[in-house]
Amino acid sequence: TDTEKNGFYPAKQRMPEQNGKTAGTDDAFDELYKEKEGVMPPIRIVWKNVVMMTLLHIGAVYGLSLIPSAKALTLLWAWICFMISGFGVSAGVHRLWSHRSYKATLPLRLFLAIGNSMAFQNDIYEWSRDHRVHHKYADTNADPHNSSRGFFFSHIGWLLVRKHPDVIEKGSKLDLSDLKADGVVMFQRRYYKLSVVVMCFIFPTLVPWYFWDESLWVAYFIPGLLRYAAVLHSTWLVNSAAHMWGMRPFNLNINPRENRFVSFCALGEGFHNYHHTFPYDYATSEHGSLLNGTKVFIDLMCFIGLAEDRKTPSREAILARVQRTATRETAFVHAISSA
Ligand code: ST9
Ligand code: ZN
Ligand code: ZN
Repeated sequence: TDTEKNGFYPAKQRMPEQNGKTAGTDDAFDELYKEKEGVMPPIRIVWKNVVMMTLLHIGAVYGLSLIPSAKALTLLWAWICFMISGFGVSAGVHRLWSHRSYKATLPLRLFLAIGNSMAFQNDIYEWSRDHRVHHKYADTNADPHNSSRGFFFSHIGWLLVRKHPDVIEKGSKLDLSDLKADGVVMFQRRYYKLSVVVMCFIFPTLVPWYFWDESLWVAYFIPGLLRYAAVLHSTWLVNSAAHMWGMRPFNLNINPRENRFVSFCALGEGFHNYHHTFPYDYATSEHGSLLNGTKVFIDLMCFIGLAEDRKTPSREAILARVQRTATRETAFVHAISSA
């Protein structure tokens, strides 16, 4: 298997038990995959998405212009909504459901699913399927947001066109049994549209109006649209900027990079060369809690008993990996810092 081939983590450590059989998360990079040759299929623009994204961005810029007329509590609320929806993506659909890097109790999974609907980035099942295929075939045509097609495509363009057939072909071979067996994931998928209308738009708008007499107008455009657009761009930067700009101290053979600006915007998700090398690490980084709000959040959830079983590679595993795929300099620095 991929895990044994890489030889640096025990496969069992990250396999959730299911009806007596174990299921993997199928997110390990396939180093042997050779992209198919031949002409690219023509680009088919989905105009509905272009129109909706344009309207959202006009609304978000208008929301920016309303900031001086908003109450302070409304701005605080917009930040709280940013954090809830951000954790719904980073701690929820990313580190929990796509990578199974820790285990969460039912109340926490419900909270993360609600936050995820507030983030309106496709349902948990679809997001995780796209994300596993992204890790396994990163930066090829089978990667939904293939960064070798440029900044615009990997940032937002991929959401405005039909998918490359390789994405669907390779994606349909993934093992998604753990997601199908998770009642919270399937419930959210079933009621996805309704949950988005309520959590992404109605709830963020009504709270400031009801509790501190903010106008519905300001509440819709700031904690609603502006906050939604901010979470989207923070997330998209991981696919674009963190696949283009930054150092590659763990694996020089792949595009993903260490980008502190992205980590700052995306609650700790910019340590992306590390993350593509060790996708099962719940912290997605070697740097502890620095710029990593999501790690702090998961640690806190473990502390209060809502989560457990955080996965992380050993020092030896990191060293062995760095010696195989990084430069001599980084291998040396890692060797002395762990001595
Ligand atoms: C959004 C997603 O923004 C963002 C994801 C970002 C990922 C970031 C990762 C980085 C790490 C974590 C960072 C966390 C940071 C957190 C910070 C927070 C502060 N495998 O899709 P369809 C099949 S969404 C297998 O329609 P088209 C399947 O049968 C924004 N099969 O393809 C499917 O049917 P079903 C809001 C697959 O027609 C069928 O094909 N949403 C796969 O090519 C049709 O699928 C939007 O903007 C696969 N991977 O259309 C709309 N994929 O699903 C977005 C597809 O029923 N999407 N199939 O099983 C769309 O409108 C369309 O998907 C499309 C492509 C037009 C883009
Ligand atoms: Zn990536
Ligand atoms: Zn990932």
